[in-house]
Amino acid sequence: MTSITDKNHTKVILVGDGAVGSSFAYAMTLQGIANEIGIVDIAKEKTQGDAIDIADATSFSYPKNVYAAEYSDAKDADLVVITAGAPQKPGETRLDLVNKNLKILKTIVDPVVESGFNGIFVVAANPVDILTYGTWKLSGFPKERVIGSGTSLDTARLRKFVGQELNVDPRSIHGYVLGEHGDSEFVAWSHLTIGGLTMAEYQQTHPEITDEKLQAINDRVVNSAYEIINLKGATFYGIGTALARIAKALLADEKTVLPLSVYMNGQYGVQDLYVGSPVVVNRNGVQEILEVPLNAAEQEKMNNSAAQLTKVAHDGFK
Ligand code: 6V0
Repeated sequence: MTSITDKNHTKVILVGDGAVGSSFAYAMTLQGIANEIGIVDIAKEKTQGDAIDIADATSFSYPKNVYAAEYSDAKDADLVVITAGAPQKPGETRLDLVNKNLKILKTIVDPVVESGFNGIFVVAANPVDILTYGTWKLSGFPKERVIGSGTSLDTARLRKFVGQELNVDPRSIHGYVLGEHGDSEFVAWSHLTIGGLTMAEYQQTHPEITDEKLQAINDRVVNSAYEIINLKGATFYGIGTALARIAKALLADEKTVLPLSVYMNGQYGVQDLYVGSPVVVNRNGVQEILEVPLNAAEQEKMNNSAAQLTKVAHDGFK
């Protein structure tokens, strides 16, 4: 594969121009990430309209070619980002979406691969861990070049809530939501740090930060999507920005640690499954999975998350 940074011109093909996809394209445009964004969707007029509308913003941000694309345009793309699929309706879990979105996925991955695409797949459509596994299976790509957005949004929410509770900049909170991007995800509190202090150390001098407050933060993170969907019908700005962050890290060969859905081959005791964990990403995709040493209670939650996902993933792809 030609490495992304071997060339100055970076190209992203976005498949799925709905609320999430268009927010991602807009975030990429405002932040000057990638020189070229081609947008593919079955709703062709919408992609044409969005391309023109988003291109208008380039006069105020960074020069960029934004256009309605075809699958054949993926041939020389660095990334294909998949946000196509039915979103959750109020009351629906992410796992409920699996059959609908697996069918859609096949109609996307096949023509992308046929185009000669030789870059990195980034999947955000839900249930993201299952659909990333599906993209890996359908594409035949190396596991390092098929990545899901995983718990990146959930981790952003965690840092926001902890930052608010502690009155500390979220960028100084280092910690992760692990497992399924969904109801069985969990916060690895034993490894969350505030300026280098573990949460347990921080609590010693801040007794007002009780374990009950931490549990409430955990619950709010897990339920954030439901909270937003009940209020406005969908969530898209947070994930759109998280996806732009992932794209930037890949395109710029940052070697940044991000919590993404990646193929597990024994890490955390999980086999043959895509699950969220911190990973180092570079221009070729996943450089390394950082396996967080979990305490017994956290490991139990990871086992539960993997058990939820295994049946769905393996039934869908055997
Ligand atoms: P949306 O606004 O309904 O957009 C979906 C888009 O997909 C529409 O424009 C459709 O036309 C398009 N589409 C459907 N079928 C096809 C197809 N066969 N080929 C090409 N395009 C197609 O949904 P929204 O943008 O809100 O959500 C998209 C997906 O992202 C859903 O699966 C959500 O559940 C998921 N999200 C993932 C998040 C994450 O953290 N990973 C967060 C929020 C939403």
